[in-house]
Amino acid sequence: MADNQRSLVIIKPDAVQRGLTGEILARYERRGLRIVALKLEVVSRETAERHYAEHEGKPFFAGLVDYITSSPSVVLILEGPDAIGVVRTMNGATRPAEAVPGTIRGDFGLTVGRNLVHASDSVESAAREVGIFFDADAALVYQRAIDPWIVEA
Ligand code: DAT
Ligand code: MG
Repeated sequence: MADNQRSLVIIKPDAVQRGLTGEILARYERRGLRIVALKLEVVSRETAERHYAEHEGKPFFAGLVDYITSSPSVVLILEGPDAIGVVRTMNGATRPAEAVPGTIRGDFGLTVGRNLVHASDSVESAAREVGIFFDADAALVYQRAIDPWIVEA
């Protein structure tokens, strides 16, 4: 039985500016993933630097923080069986030029500096990232009537 997991997802400023928020959310929803928290916000520099702490010191770090703080993002938590790997696969390779068609980056992106989406890469990262963006009680626990048609009991 697959592990029920949560992934912290960011629909980045380029995707919001390009009017792709609905398209991207619709893909996650159609896959069967459940949205358990969601907000629109301009990510602060402090939050961006915490979120991307593993990349501090790399040549692209300043540009990455400028990009992610430049305009509103949609930040959400997705839940479902193996959600972390499922969302990473749906997002596609970090470099959109290498992302396969059918993935979000492979359908809408061209360059690594405008790669549309973020998703947690492990259970540990997800817990850390959820804690950066959301209060402890922000994720809602609820069932959808369709859930038994997506995940067997
Ligand atoms: P991912 O977002 O697929 O988890 P990552 O964690 O390695 O990728 O990097 C975080 C973000 O940093 C990535 O979405 C885009 C940016 N980035 C990574 N490598 C880069 C590079 N070589 N040049 C410019 N930006 C880069
Ligand atoms: Mg990453």
